[in-house]
Parts: sequence; structure tokens; C-alpha cells
Amino acid sequence: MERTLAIIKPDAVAAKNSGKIIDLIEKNGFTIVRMQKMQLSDNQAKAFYAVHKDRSFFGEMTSFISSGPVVVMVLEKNDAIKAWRDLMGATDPKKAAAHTIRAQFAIDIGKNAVHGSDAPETAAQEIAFFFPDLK
Ligand code: IDP
Ligand code: MG
Repeated sequence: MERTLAIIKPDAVAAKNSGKIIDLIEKNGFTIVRMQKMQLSDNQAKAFYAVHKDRSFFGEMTSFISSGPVVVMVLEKNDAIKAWRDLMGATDPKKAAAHTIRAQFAIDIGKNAVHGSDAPETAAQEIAFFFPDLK
């Protein structure tokens, strides 16, 4: 079993799509190990997205992710990192396959409904960032 970090971003929470996204997560066989609704501070957003600090849209990303409540989850499944990224769909919702969460719920490439870890190392870091007590 593998674990990954998932976030339902402020656009999808504000649009009241959290429940539909959680339903898709469960229908696709993930176990929700932890789940917390919270709002990130500006400093937490900068720390969470630190790997992107040199990208031109870093300020846009951090202000958006801290702009309203998010739902942060640890998901567990065989091959969870890839399985969750497959269910999320492409970063740009215009390029995302129709069945994916981003195709159904994202507004644009920035406000794209969900986050998912991209590798085992980042999954471990991101899970520890939000749930430091989780073993
Ligand atoms: P990912 O979320 O699919 O892993 P990344 O390349 O890691 O995509 O980018 C992280 C986040 O940065 C994206 O989910 C999106 O919210 C934001 N982002 C990526 N590209 C752009 C862009 O061109 N403009 C604005 N925001 C972007
Ligand atoms: Mg990424």
C-alpha cells in the first residue's frame, strides 16, 4: 500500500464540490487515512509550495491556495501516487480527460480543484507537513 497527499483546493471547496470529489475518491478505491478542513496561512502556503518558488506564478499559487478553506487528505491505495494523479487529470483542465476531476471541476490551470503529490519523496514530505504525527 502507498500513501499520497491530496488537497481539495479553494475553488472546489467554494463551489461546494468537496462531497462529489470525496465520493469519486472512495468510488475509485482509495482509503481516506486522514482528512482535515483548514485554511492555510500565507506562510504555510509559501512553505508548502517552496519547490515552485522560482516559477513566475509563485505569488499567484500561494495567494490562491491560502484564499479560502481547503480539504487536506492522506489517501491510501496500491500505487496511490499515480492512481490519484490519474484521477486528478492534467494540470490544465483543458487538456484533462473527461472522466477526471480537473475536467469536471477545475476553473482554469491555476484554480484546478485538486492537488496531488508527484513522487514518493514529495508524498512523504507533504504528508509530514500536514500530519506530522502520522506513522
Ligand atoms: P500539478 O498540480 O498538476 O502537479 P504543477 O506543475 O506541480 O502541477 O503546478 C502546481 C500548481 O501550480 C498547479 O496545480 C496550478 O495550480 C499551478 N500552476 C501550474 N501552472 C500554472 C500556470 O501556468 N499559471 C498559473 N498557475 C499554474
Ligand atoms: Mg505538482
